[in-house]
Amino acid sequence: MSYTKATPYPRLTERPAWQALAKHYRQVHDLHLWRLFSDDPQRGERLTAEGAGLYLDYSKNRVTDETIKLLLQLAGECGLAGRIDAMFSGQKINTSEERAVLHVALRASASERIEVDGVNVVPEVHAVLAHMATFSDSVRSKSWLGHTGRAIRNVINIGIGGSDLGPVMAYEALRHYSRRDMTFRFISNVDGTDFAEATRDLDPEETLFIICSKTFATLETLTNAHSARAWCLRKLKDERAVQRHFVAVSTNAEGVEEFGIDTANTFGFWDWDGGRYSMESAIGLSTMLAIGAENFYAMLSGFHAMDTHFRSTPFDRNLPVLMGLLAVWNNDFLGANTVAVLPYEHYLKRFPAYLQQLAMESNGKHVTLEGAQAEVPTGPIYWGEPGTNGQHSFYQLIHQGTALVPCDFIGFCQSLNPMGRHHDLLLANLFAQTEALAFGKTKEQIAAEGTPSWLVPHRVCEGNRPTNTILAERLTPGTLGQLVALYEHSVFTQGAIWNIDSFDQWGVELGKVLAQRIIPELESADEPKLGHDSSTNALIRRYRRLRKEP
Ligand code: G6Q
Repeated sequence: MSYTKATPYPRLTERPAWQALAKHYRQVHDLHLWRLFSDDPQRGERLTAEGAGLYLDYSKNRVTDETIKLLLQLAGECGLAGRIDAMFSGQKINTSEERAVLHVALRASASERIEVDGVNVVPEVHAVLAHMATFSDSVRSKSWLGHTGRAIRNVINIGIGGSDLGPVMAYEALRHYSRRDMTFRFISNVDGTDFAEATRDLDPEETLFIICSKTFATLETLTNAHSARAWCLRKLKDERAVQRHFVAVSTNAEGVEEFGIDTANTFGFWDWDGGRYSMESAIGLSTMLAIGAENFYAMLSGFHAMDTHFRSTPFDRNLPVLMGLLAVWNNDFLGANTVAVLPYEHYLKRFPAYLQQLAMESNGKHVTLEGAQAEVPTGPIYWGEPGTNGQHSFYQLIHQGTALVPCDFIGFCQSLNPMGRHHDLLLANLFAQTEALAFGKTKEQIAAEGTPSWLVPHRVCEGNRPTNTILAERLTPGTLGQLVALYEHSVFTQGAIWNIDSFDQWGVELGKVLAQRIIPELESADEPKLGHDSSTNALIRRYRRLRKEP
């Protein structure tokens, strides 16, 4: 594993920086943010970083200058710079799958050269983008017609996991820029309700399905794809219609052909691009159809700007590095194994769900690259909802619960839908929440308001809850790219410190085969002989007894 370039300490907790951080934590663990701010009036401007169009205020984290210094030292000892170089130069850093990890090549400019096994992959990437743009232009300009000569008005993406969450999130995030005379829907779940609700009011003559599956072997996606085919053919009654109403995004050309999709309408990608890192590849075809090729390229430029920032900015001013290191600090020293992502931008309502996969599938790992048990907790649990909605529900626990929940607040200075006072009110809430979480409300303040003494403890907010605030000017395709890349590289940074493989997903692979044994036991006409545990056996028997045949 030459790429690690780490200093030769085999165990994370034996690294000098880790040990210094552990000692430092004992000294600072009861420091309160109000003290840190009152001791340093410039803190809120000092502990910030700006790059690739985003502003990060990390001053409301429970850190001192010494904490940051030691975290940066840890990044050095863990060989983070070498890891970054290894990723960008196409080395096989996904060791358990022996694959390069090159989502950064998906947004590289045409003149760049990034090699995998001696082959420059950038021209292939740009060829697929050009193919997507030609196709998308033809659908959007209504020169691509359905089987009966009608224009396409509805686009349905069928995919799951990485082949769904990115497209849905990007469509919702960039809806402002999307074609309003077209309908975009996303089917992922094998639950027939997902399919039924997505298609119930649509006309197959005007509907295009994009079957998104890297492997073209995923149970949910193939089941939905076959149902889509049957739904189409029920009305169009001609097998040839498949060619006008289905396109595919896959690395499995054979599987696509077998399904009956024209290989000319198949958009490829590569095994060096993992599902959760693929929204800007051909997996983003629905995004391009919605916002147009020009906007899609603008999104790629945003990704690329953050890639360049990550690769070339000194770590003490590097947004993803700082965010990643703070996540390690919060997770492993403060013991906060969770992160709430709180976008104050309604268009980002699916962003937390997208990040759940990105962060948790990447860093939910229990062994190191060498296969040894991880010594410290790895990937925190990501979740969230847009503000201000969450303020009226789960924020209670963040303010006063016993669990420590670090939060990322995301806001934009300009609204895409300016309307009277709305945007000022929205941002006022964002700023107020980070302030309240940091500084809380003391018993003295509450008593001074005339609160009866028995009520005072209930109203106390201790504060000292860590938050990051990410501010950008406006949500554009470019900003979305910057934001996604920021989190991708923050997740990468965390994985590099923990020395884990952030790019495999063996737990998810297991899930893909688990149901296979039970499917025939549910479908067989005869009572099957069950060999599971008594709970699973009883559940299967009960289901067979109570289900209603269609
Ligand atoms: C992503 C995961 C997973 C994958 C889905 C869909 O990193 O591997 O979420 O994207 O299981 O797989 P297919 O695209 O092969 O259908």
